[in-house]
Amino acid sequence: GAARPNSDMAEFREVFSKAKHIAIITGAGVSAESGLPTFRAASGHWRRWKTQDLATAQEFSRNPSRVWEFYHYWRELALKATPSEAHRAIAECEARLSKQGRSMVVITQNTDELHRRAGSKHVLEVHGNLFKTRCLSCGDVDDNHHSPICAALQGKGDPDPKCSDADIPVRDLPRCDEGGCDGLLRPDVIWFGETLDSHVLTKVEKELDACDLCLLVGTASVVFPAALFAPQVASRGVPVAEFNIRPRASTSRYKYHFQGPCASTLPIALA
Ligand code: BJW
Ligand code: ZN
Repeated sequence: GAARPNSDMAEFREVFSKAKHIAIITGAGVSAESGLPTFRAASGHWRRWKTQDLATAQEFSRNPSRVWEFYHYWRELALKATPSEAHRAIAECEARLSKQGRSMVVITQNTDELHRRAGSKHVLEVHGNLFKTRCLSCGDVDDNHHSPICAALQGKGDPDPKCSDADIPVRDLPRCDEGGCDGLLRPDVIWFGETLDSHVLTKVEKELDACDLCLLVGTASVVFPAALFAPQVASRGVPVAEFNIRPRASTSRYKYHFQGPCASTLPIALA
């Protein structure tokens, strides 16, 4: 029969102490306690729109100013945020394990760089990065931490539903500075309908095949293909431990479930 649901921390810690290759899959919940709104909570709106309606290439081509306002808002929030106890527990654990010849990889759906800022070294960002831009003309991908990213976005991006669009002319939105290219830049994130980077996915597959313990932290697990990562590990018989504020789903095939804010549960689990 199926393994019984389990929230026995002592038993999990026993399994954890023997694991050699740990994969941690994270989502927006891990950054919630850094003050970044999650995508599918009531707060997961920006002005009158849901993320699903803004994070698409169609919306960017229709209204690049609105989409840039949205990403400018996110970039500024993420820049001001500090890593939470959850990010820190993960980073400290990786450092500790590496001294013991054990490994940890963070496979994150988040684009906010908070894992890296907490000190995690081995991070795979499957949905891209808010602090990278990609040129629509020449394809150049660049790191970009400017605040604001361009003068026209200064003071824009207010999420209040009563706030109206800034309607910034496209020539004043972020532009490419590669040898006179001047093409329109977009955030180097993965939008709905776009495929994930195949090089990143290949690395993820390798890690999912190699891990002997998997943690699934703060994700609703509704966005594909990332929603399949943990089930893929569980189907090999490898223990998966879910950390989420919501209760365990009755259909879940994961071995452990720890309900509560991950900034409280992870530091205990990974101590
Ligand atoms: C806490 C906590 C605390 C809170 N402690 N826990 C129909 C069926 C199947 C698939 C599709 C379909 N229609 C379309 C698709 C494909 C689509 C998809 O999956 N759609 C679903 C919505 C159905 N996927 C794609 O398009 C992907 N590409 C793809 O599939 O390519 C092939 C293809 C091409 C063309 C057509 C079809 C297929 C790409 C997906 C890209 C997702 N991008 C985003 C935006 C990134 C940029 C940005 O940052 O703005 O990524 S969307 C958004 O969702 C973001 C997130 O990474 C992602 C996941 O969200 P996450 O992390 O799970 O957050 P939440 O808010 O949903 O959940 C938070 C969780 O934390 C909750 O569970 C809380 O309870 C918990 N929590 N506080 C612990 N303190
Ligand atoms: Zn360019």
